[in-house]
Amino acid sequence: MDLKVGVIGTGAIGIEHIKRINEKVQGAYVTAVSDINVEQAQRLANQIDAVFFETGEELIASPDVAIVVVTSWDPTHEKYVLEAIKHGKYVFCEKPLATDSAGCKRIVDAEVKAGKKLVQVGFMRRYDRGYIELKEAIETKKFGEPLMLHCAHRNPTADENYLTPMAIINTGIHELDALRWLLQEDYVSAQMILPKQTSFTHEKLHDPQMLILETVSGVHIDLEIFVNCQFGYDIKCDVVCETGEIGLEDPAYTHVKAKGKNYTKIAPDWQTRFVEAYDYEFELWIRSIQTGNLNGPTAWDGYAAAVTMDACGKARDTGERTLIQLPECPALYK
Ligand code: NAI
Ligand code: NAD
Ligand code: ISE
Repeated sequence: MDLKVGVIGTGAIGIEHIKRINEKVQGAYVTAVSDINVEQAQRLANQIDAVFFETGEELIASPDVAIVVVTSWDPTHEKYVLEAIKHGKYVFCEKPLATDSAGCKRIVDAEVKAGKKLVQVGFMRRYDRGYIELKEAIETKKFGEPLMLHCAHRNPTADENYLTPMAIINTGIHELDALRWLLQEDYVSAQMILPKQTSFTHEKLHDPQMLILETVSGVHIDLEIFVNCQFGYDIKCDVVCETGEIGLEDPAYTHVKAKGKNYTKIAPDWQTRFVEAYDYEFELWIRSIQTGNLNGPTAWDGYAAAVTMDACGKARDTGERTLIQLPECPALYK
Protein backbone atom coordinates (compact mmCIF):
# COMPACT_ATOMS: atom_id res chain seq x y z
CA MET A 1 0.00 0.00 0.00
CA ASP A 2 1.27 3.47 -0.89
CA LEU A 3 2.50 5.54 2.04
CA LYS A 4 0.58 8.71 2.91
CA VAL A 5 2.96 11.64 3.26
CA GLY A 6 2.40 14.93 5.13
CA VAL A 7 4.66 17.85 4.14
CA ILE A 8 5.28 20.78 6.53
CA GLY A 9 6.68 23.81 4.66
CA THR A 10 5.54 24.42 1.11
CA GLY A 11 8.24 26.87 0.03
CA ALA A 12 10.93 26.30 -2.58
CA ILE A 13 12.13 22.84 -1.59
CA GLY A 14 8.79 21.73 -0.12
CA ILE A 15 7.18 22.14 -3.54
CA GLU A 16 10.11 20.33 -5.21
CA HIS A 17 9.82 17.37 -2.82
CA ILE A 18 6.03 17.22 -3.19
CA LYS A 19 6.38 16.94 -6.99
CA ARG A 20 9.12 14.37 -6.53
CA ILE A 21 6.93 12.20 -4.25
CA ASN A 22 3.79 12.50 -6.41
CA GLU A 23 5.33 12.33 -9.87
CA LYS A 24 8.66 10.48 -9.69
CA VAL A 25 8.95 8.21 -6.67
CA GLN A 26 7.04 4.93 -6.42
CA GLY A 27 5.15 3.90 -3.29
CA ALA A 28 4.05 7.18 -1.73
CA TYR A 29 1.82 10.21 -2.30
CA VAL A 30 1.20 13.50 -0.52
CA THR A 31 -2.07 13.58 1.43
CA ALA A 32 -1.49 16.63 3.62
CA VAL A 33 0.38 19.94 3.71
CA SER A 34 0.88 22.71 6.25
CA ASP A 35 2.59 26.09 6.11
CA ILE A 36 2.35 29.38 8.01
CA ASN A 37 1.79 30.92 4.57
CA VAL A 38 -1.83 29.73 4.68
CA GLU A 39 -3.03 31.11 1.36
CA GLN A 40 -0.21 29.61 -0.70
CA ALA A 41 -0.38 26.22 1.06
CA GLN A 42 -4.16 26.02 0.78
CA ARG A 43 -3.92 26.73 -2.95
CA LEU A 44 -1.30 24.03 -3.33
CA ALA A 45 -3.40 21.56 -1.29
CA ASN A 46 -6.31 22.11 -3.69
CA GLN A 47 -4.08 21.59 -6.72
CA ILE A 48 -2.72 18.26 -5.52
CA ASP A 49 -5.89 17.05 -3.83
CA ALA A 50 -4.37 17.06 -0.34
CA VAL A 51 -5.73 18.30 2.99
CA PHE A 52 -4.43 21.60 4.40
CA PHE A 53 -3.68 21.71 8.14
CA GLU A 54 -3.39 24.97 10.09
CA THR A 55 -0.48 23.63 12.13
CA GLY A 56 2.31 21.15 11.63
CA GLU A 57 1.29 19.46 14.89
CA GLU A 58 -2.23 18.74 13.58
CA LEU A 59 -0.78 17.38 10.35
CA ILE A 60 1.55 15.03 12.23
CA ALA A 61 -1.29 13.74 14.42
CA SER A 62 -3.60 13.08 11.45
CA PRO A 63 -4.48 9.43 10.71
CA ASP A 64 -4.20 10.43 7.03
CA VAL A 65 -0.45 11.00 7.50
CA ALA A 66 1.78 7.95 7.87
CA ILE A 67 5.15 9.64 7.35
CA VAL A 68 6.29 13.27 7.59
CA VAL A 69 8.54 15.57 5.52
CA VAL A 70 9.80 18.79 7.17
CA THR A 71 10.76 21.49 4.69
CA SER A 72 9.90 24.59 6.68
CA TRP A 73 12.48 27.21 7.79
CA ASP A 74 15.52 25.99 9.67
CA PRO A 75 14.47 27.19 13.18
CA THR A 76 11.21 25.17 12.96
CA HIS A 77 12.74 21.77 12.21
CA GLU A 78 13.42 20.66 15.78
CA LYS A 79 9.86 21.00 17.09
CA TYR A 80 8.32 19.12 14.17
CA VAL A 81 10.85 16.29 14.30
CA LEU A 82 10.27 15.90 18.06
CA GLU A 83 6.52 15.86 17.46
CA ALA A 84 6.85 13.16 14.76
CA ILE A 85 8.96 11.02 17.11
CA LYS A 86 6.30 11.49 19.81
CA HIS A 87 3.76 9.99 17.38
CA GLY A 88 6.15 7.18 16.34
CA LYS A 89 6.10 8.40 12.70
CA TYR A 90 9.03 8.31 10.28
CA VAL A 91 10.23 11.82 9.50
CA PHE A 92 12.47 13.18 6.75
CA CYS A 93 13.86 16.55 7.86
CA GLU A 94 15.68 18.96 5.58
CA LYS A 95 19.05 20.12 6.86
CA PRO A 96 19.93 21.39 9.41
CA LEU A 97 18.25 18.96 11.80
CA ALA A 98 18.19 21.84 14.32
CA THR A 99 19.96 25.19 14.41
CA ASP A 100 22.36 24.15 17.19
CA SER A 101 23.82 20.99 18.69
CA ALA A 102 21.65 21.23 21.83
CA GLY A 103 18.53 21.02 19.62
CA CYS A 104 19.93 18.03 17.73
CA LYS A 105 20.82 16.35 21.02
CA ARG A 106 17.20 16.66 22.19
CA ILE A 107 16.15 14.85 18.99
CA VAL A 108 18.80 12.12 19.44
CA ASP A 109 17.68 11.63 23.07
CA ALA A 110 14.01 11.40 22.05
CA GLU A 111 14.78 8.87 19.32
CA VAL A 112 16.96 6.77 21.61
CA LYS A 113 14.13 6.82 24.18
CA ALA A 114 11.68 5.72 21.46
CA GLY A 115 14.12 2.85 20.79
CA LYS A 116 13.74 3.04 16.99
CA LYS A 117 15.33 4.98 14.15
CA LEU A 118 12.62 7.26 12.75
CA VAL A 119 14.57 10.30 11.55
CA GLN A 120 16.40 10.88 8.26
CA VAL A 121 18.20 14.18 7.53
CA GLY A 122 18.20 15.77 4.05
CA PHE A 123 21.95 15.47 3.44
CA MET A 124 21.42 14.64 -0.23
CA ARG A 125 25.06 14.96 -1.29
CA ARG A 126 25.45 11.34 -0.14
CA TYR A 127 23.18 10.40 -3.09
CA ASP A 128 25.11 12.39 -5.72
CA ARG A 129 26.97 10.30 -8.29
CA GLY A 130 30.12 12.44 -8.02
CA TYR A 131 30.36 12.13 -4.23
CA ILE A 132 29.64 8.39 -4.46
CA GLU A 133 32.62 7.99 -6.82
CA LEU A 134 34.85 10.02 -4.49
CA LYS A 135 33.83 7.80 -1.58
CA GLU A 136 34.58 4.63 -3.54
CA ALA A 137 38.08 5.90 -4.44
CA ILE A 138 38.76 6.83 -0.81
CA GLU A 139 37.46 3.52 0.58
CA THR A 140 39.38 1.32 -1.86
CA LYS A 141 42.50 3.46 -1.38
CA LYS A 142 42.83 3.60 -5.16
CA PHE A 143 45.26 6.53 -4.83
CA GLY A 144 46.51 5.77 -1.32
CA GLU A 145 45.45 7.72 1.76
CA PRO A 146 43.54 10.99 1.41
CA LEU A 147 45.65 13.87 2.78
CA MET A 148 43.91 17.14 1.92
CA LEU A 149 40.54 18.24 0.53
CA HIS A 150 40.00 21.53 -1.33
CA CYS A 151 36.31 22.40 -1.43
CA ALA A 152 34.02 25.26 -2.41
CA HIS A 153 30.29 25.87 -1.95
CA ARG A 154 29.16 28.77 -4.10
CA ASN A 155 25.67 30.16 -4.66
CA PRO A 156 24.96 32.90 -7.21
CA THR A 157 23.13 35.23 -4.78
CA ALA A 158 21.75 35.39 -1.24
CA ASP A 159 18.95 37.68 -0.09
CA GLU A 160 18.76 40.19 2.81
CA ASN A 161 17.49 37.50 5.21
CA TYR A 162 20.68 35.49 4.78
CA LEU A 163 23.01 36.42 7.69
CA THR A 164 26.68 35.66 8.52
CA PRO A 165 26.07 32.49 10.67
CA MET A 166 23.94 30.95 7.88
CA ALA A 167 27.08 30.41 5.78
CA ILE A 168 27.64 27.41 8.06
CA ILE A 169 24.18 26.66 9.55
CA ASN A 170 22.32 26.73 6.21
CA THR A 171 25.01 26.26 3.55
CA GLY A 172 28.33 24.77 4.77
CA ILE A 173 26.35 22.23 6.83
CA HIS A 174 26.18 20.13 3.64
CA GLU A 175 29.98 19.77 3.57
CA LEU A 176 30.17 19.21 7.34
CA ASP A 177 28.13 16.05 6.77
CA ALA A 178 29.32 15.00 3.29
CA LEU A 179 33.05 15.21 4.08
CA ARG A 180 32.73 13.34 7.39
CA TRP A 181 30.77 10.67 5.49
CA LEU A 182 33.34 10.58 2.66
CA LEU A 183 36.30 10.17 4.99
CA GLN A 184 34.42 8.12 7.64
CA GLU A 185 36.17 10.25 10.26
CA ASP A 186 35.07 12.83 12.80
CA TYR A 187 36.58 16.31 13.00
CA VAL A 188 38.90 17.48 15.77
CA SER A 189 39.14 21.20 15.06
CA ALA A 190 37.74 24.13 13.07
CA GLN A 191 39.22 27.50 12.13
CA MET A 192 37.42 30.27 10.28
CA ILE A 193 38.88 33.05 8.17
CA LEU A 194 36.90 36.09 7.08
CA PRO A 195 38.56 37.32 3.88
CA LYS A 196 38.07 40.49 1.85
CA GLN A 197 34.36 40.88 1.09
CA THR A 198 32.51 41.02 -2.19
CA SER A 199 30.74 44.28 -2.96
CA PHE A 200 27.63 42.18 -3.74
CA THR A 201 26.99 41.35 -0.07
CA HIS A 202 25.10 43.38 2.57
CA GLU A 203 25.93 44.69 6.04
CA LYS A 204 24.78 41.61 7.98
CA LEU A 205 26.54 39.01 5.84
CA HIS A 206 30.28 38.49 5.71
CA ASP A 207 30.79 36.95 2.28
CA PRO A 208 32.87 34.95 1.38
CA GLN A 209 34.00 32.92 4.40
CA MET A 210 36.66 30.22 4.67
CA LEU A 211 36.71 27.20 6.94
CA ILE A 212 39.62 24.91 7.78
CA LEU A 213 38.76 21.56 9.34
CA GLU A 214 41.05 18.85 10.66
CA THR A 215 40.00 15.22 11.10
CA VAL A 216 41.05 12.62 13.68
CA SER A 217 43.76 11.17 11.35
CA GLY A 218 45.06 14.66 10.42
CA VAL A 219 43.38 15.17 7.02
CA HIS A 220 43.08 18.94 6.42
CA ILE A 221 40.10 20.41 4.58
CA ASP A 222 39.74 23.93 3.24
CA LEU A 223 36.23 25.05 2.34
CA GLU A 224 35.27 28.32 0.69
CA ILE A 225 31.66 29.40 1.22
CA PHE A 226 30.72 32.19 -1.17
CA VAL A 227 27.00 32.82 -1.54
CA ASN A 228 27.05 35.89 -3.82
CA CYS A 229 29.49 34.61 -6.43
CA GLN A 230 27.16 35.84 -9.23
CA PHE A 231 28.16 33.30 -11.87
CA GLY A 232 26.23 30.16 -10.88
CA TYR A 233 25.80 27.31 -8.41
CA ASP A 234 29.26 25.83 -8.09
CA ILE A 235 30.31 22.92 -5.89
CA LYS A 236 33.93 21.77 -5.69
CA CYS A 237 35.50 18.90 -3.83
CA ASP A 238 39.04 17.85 -4.78
CA VAL A 239 40.54 15.03 -2.73
CA VAL A 240 44.35 14.98 -2.77
CA CYS A 241 45.69 11.49 -2.04
CA GLU A 242 49.20 10.01 -1.85
CA THR A 243 49.41 9.03 -5.54
CA GLY A 244 46.62 10.99 -7.22
CA GLU A 245 43.82 13.51 -6.99
CA ILE A 246 40.12 12.87 -7.53
CA GLY A 247 37.59 15.69 -7.71
CA LEU A 248 34.00 16.53 -8.66
CA GLU A 249 33.26 17.63 -12.22
CA ASP A 250 30.36 20.00 -12.91
CA PRO A 251 27.65 17.74 -14.31
CA ALA A 252 27.07 18.65 -17.95
CA TYR A 253 25.41 16.62 -20.68
CA THR A 254 26.20 18.90 -23.61
CA HIS A 255 28.79 21.46 -24.60
CA VAL A 256 28.47 24.43 -26.90
CA LYS A 257 30.94 25.46 -29.59
CA ALA A 258 30.08 28.87 -30.98
CA LYS A 259 31.55 32.27 -31.63
CA GLY A 260 35.13 31.09 -31.12
CA LYS A 261 34.37 29.46 -27.73
CA ASN A 262 33.87 25.90 -26.49
CA TYR A 263 31.98 25.76 -23.17
CA THR A 264 29.65 23.87 -20.85
CA LYS A 265 26.97 25.43 -18.63
CA ILE A 266 27.21 25.90 -14.86
CA ALA A 267 24.08 24.88 -12.91
CA PRO A 268 22.04 27.96 -11.90
CA ASP A 269 20.81 26.62 -8.54
CA TRP A 270 20.67 23.67 -6.11
CA GLN A 271 17.46 22.37 -7.71
CA THR A 272 19.31 21.77 -11.00
CA ARG A 273 22.73 20.77 -9.63
CA PHE A 274 21.43 18.05 -7.32
CA VAL A 275 18.15 16.99 -8.98
CA GLU A 276 19.23 13.38 -9.41
CA ALA A 277 20.57 13.20 -5.86
CA TYR A 278 17.23 14.44 -4.42
CA ASP A 279 15.29 11.94 -6.56
CA TYR A 280 17.51 9.04 -5.49
CA GLU A 281 17.40 10.20 -1.84
CA PHE A 282 13.58 10.05 -1.82
CA GLU A 283 13.38 6.80 -3.76
CA LEU A 284 15.62 5.11 -1.19
CA TRP A 285 13.92 6.78 1.78
CA ILE A 286 10.49 5.47 0.75
CA ARG A 287 11.88 2.02 -0.07
CA SER A 288 13.73 1.82 3.26
CA ILE A 289 10.52 2.59 5.18
CA GLN A 290 8.62 -0.05 3.21
CA THR A 291 11.28 -2.64 4.02
CA GLY A 292 11.66 -1.48 7.63
CA ASN A 293 15.35 -0.69 7.18
CA LEU A 294 15.97 3.05 7.47
CA ASN A 295 19.53 3.57 6.23
CA GLY A 296 20.03 7.25 5.27
CA PRO A 297 21.72 10.04 7.25
CA THR A 298 20.60 9.68 10.88
CA ALA A 299 19.78 12.05 13.72
CA TRP A 300 23.28 11.27 15.02
CA ASP A 301 24.74 12.49 11.70
CA GLY A 302 22.62 15.64 12.09
CA TYR A 303 23.98 16.04 15.63
CA ALA A 304 27.62 15.44 14.58
CA ALA A 305 27.28 18.12 11.89
CA ALA A 306 25.70 20.49 14.41
CA VAL A 307 28.50 20.03 16.98
CA THR A 308 30.94 21.04 14.21
CA MET A 309 28.62 23.88 13.18
CA ASP A 310 28.68 25.25 16.76
CA ALA A 311 32.50 25.00 16.80
CA CYS A 312 32.65 26.94 13.50
CA GLY A 313 30.50 29.69 15.05
CA LYS A 314 32.86 29.92 18.02
CA ALA A 315 35.91 29.89 15.73
CA ARG A 316 34.40 32.74 13.69
CA ASP A 317 33.60 34.81 16.78
CA THR A 318 36.97 34.28 18.51
CA GLY A 319 39.21 34.04 15.45
CA GLU A 320 40.77 30.98 17.09
CA ARG A 321 41.13 27.30 16.21
CA THR A 322 38.34 25.56 18.13
CA LEU A 323 38.48 21.94 19.27
CA ILE A 324 35.63 19.56 18.46
CA GLN A 325 34.70 16.57 20.57
CA LEU A 326 31.73 14.27 20.13
CA PRO A 327 30.32 12.24 23.01
CA GLU A 328 30.06 8.44 22.68
CA CYS A 329 27.69 7.45 19.86
CA PRO A 330 24.54 5.70 21.22
CA ALA A 331 24.13 2.01 20.27
CA LEU A 332 21.04 2.82 18.15
CA TYR A 333 23.31 4.48 15.55
CA LYS A 334 26.24 2.02 15.47
P1 NAI B 1 11.43 28.55 1.77
O1 NAI B 1 11.54 29.80 2.57
O2 NAI B 1 11.20 28.63 0.32
O3 NAI B 1 10.31 27.65 2.34
C1 NAI B 1 10.11 27.49 3.71
C2 NAI B 1 8.65 27.34 3.96
O4 NAI B 1 8.44 27.03 5.32
C3 NAI B 1 7.89 28.59 3.68
O5 NAI B 1 6.83 28.31 2.83
C4 NAI B 1 7.39 29.02 5.04
O6 NAI B 1 6.18 29.69 4.99
C5 NAI B 1 7.30 27.70 5.74
N1 NAI B 1 7.34 27.74 7.16
C6 NAI B 1 8.11 28.48 7.94
N2 NAI B 1 7.83 28.25 9.19
C7 NAI B 1 6.90 27.32 9.22
C8 NAI B 1 6.21 26.66 10.25
N3 NAI B 1 6.45 26.89 11.51
N4 NAI B 1 5.32 25.73 9.92
C9 NAI B 1 5.08 25.45 8.65
N5 NAI B 1 5.70 26.05 7.63
C10 NAI B 1 6.59 26.98 7.91
O7 NAI B 1 12.74 27.74 2.10
P2 NAI B 1 13.37 26.54 1.31
O8 NAI B 1 14.44 27.02 0.42
O9 NAI B 1 12.29 25.72 0.77
O10 NAI B 1 14.08 25.78 2.50
C11 NAI B 1 13.33 25.01 3.37
C12 NAI B 1 14.25 24.10 4.13
O11 NAI B 1 14.90 23.26 3.23
C13 NAI B 1 15.33 24.81 4.89
O12 NAI B 1 15.50 24.16 6.11
C14 NAI B 1 16.53 24.66 4.04
O13 NAI B 1 17.69 24.63 4.83
C15 NAI B 1 16.27 23.35 3.36
N6 NAI B 1 16.82 23.29 2.05
C16 NAI B 1 17.61 22.23 1.73
C17 NAI B 1 18.18 22.13 0.51
C18 NAI B 1 19.06 20.99 0.20
O14 NAI B 1 19.86 21.09 -0.73
N7 NAI B 1 18.96 19.90 0.91
C19 NAI B 1 17.96 23.11 -0.51
C20 NAI B 1 17.07 24.16 -0.11
C21 NAI B 1 16.54 24.22 1.14
P1 NAD C 1 11.50 28.60 1.73
O1 NAD C 1 11.61 29.85 2.52
O2 NAD C 1 11.24 28.66 0.29
O3 NAD C 1 10.39 27.71 2.35
C1 NAD C 1 10.21 27.60 3.73
C2 NAD C 1 8.76 27.44 3.99
O4 NAD C 1 8.57 27.16 5.37
C3 NAD C 1 7.98 28.67 3.69
O5 NAD C 1 6.93 28.36 2.84
C4 NAD C 1 7.49 29.10 5.04
O6 NAD C 1 6.24 29.74 4.98
C5 NAD C 1 7.41 27.78 5.76
N1 NAD C 1 7.42 27.83 7.17
C6 NAD C 1 8.14 28.61 7.95
N2 NAD C 1 7.85 28.40 9.21
C7 NAD C 1 6.95 27.43 9.22
C8 NAD C 1 6.27 26.76 10.24
N3 NAD C 1 6.48 27.01 11.50
N4 NAD C 1 5.40 25.81 9.92
C9 NAD C 1 5.19 25.52 8.66
N5 NAD C 1 5.81 26.12 7.64
C10 NAD C 1 6.67 27.07 7.92
O7 NAD C 1 12.81 27.81 2.04
P2 NAD C 1 13.41 26.57 1.28
O8 NAD C 1 14.49 27.02 0.38
O9 NAD C 1 12.31 25.74 0.76
O10 NAD C 1 14.12 25.82 2.48
C11 NAD C 1 13.36 25.09 3.36
C12 NAD C 1 14.27 24.15 4.11
O11 NAD C 1 14.92 23.33 3.20
C13 NAD C 1 15.34 24.85 4.88
O12 NAD C 1 15.52 24.18 6.10
C14 NAD C 1 16.56 24.70 4.04
O13 NAD C 1 17.72 24.65 4.83
C15 NAD C 1 16.29 23.40 3.35
N6 NAD C 1 16.87 23.34 2.04
C16 NAD C 1 17.66 22.30 1.74
C17 NAD C 1 18.24 22.21 0.51
C18 NAD C 1 19.13 21.07 0.19
O14 NAD C 1 19.93 21.18 -0.72
N7 NAD C 1 19.02 19.97 0.88
C19 NAD C 1 18.00 23.16 -0.45
C20 NAD C 1 17.14 24.21 -0.12
C21 NAD C 1 16.59 24.27 1.14
C1 ISE D 1 20.02 25.92 0.71
O1 ISE D 1 19.17 25.84 1.81
C2 ISE D 1 20.61 24.59 0.42
O2 ISE D 1 20.57 23.68 1.17
C3 ISE D 1 21.50 24.58 -0.76
O3 ISE D 1 21.93 23.29 -1.08
C4 ISE D 1 22.66 25.47 -0.44
O4 ISE D 1 23.56 25.53 -1.54
C5 ISE D 1 22.17 26.87 -0.10
O5 ISE D 1 23.28 27.66 0.29
C6 ISE D 1 21.15 26.85 1.01
O6 ISE D 1 20.65 28.14 1.24
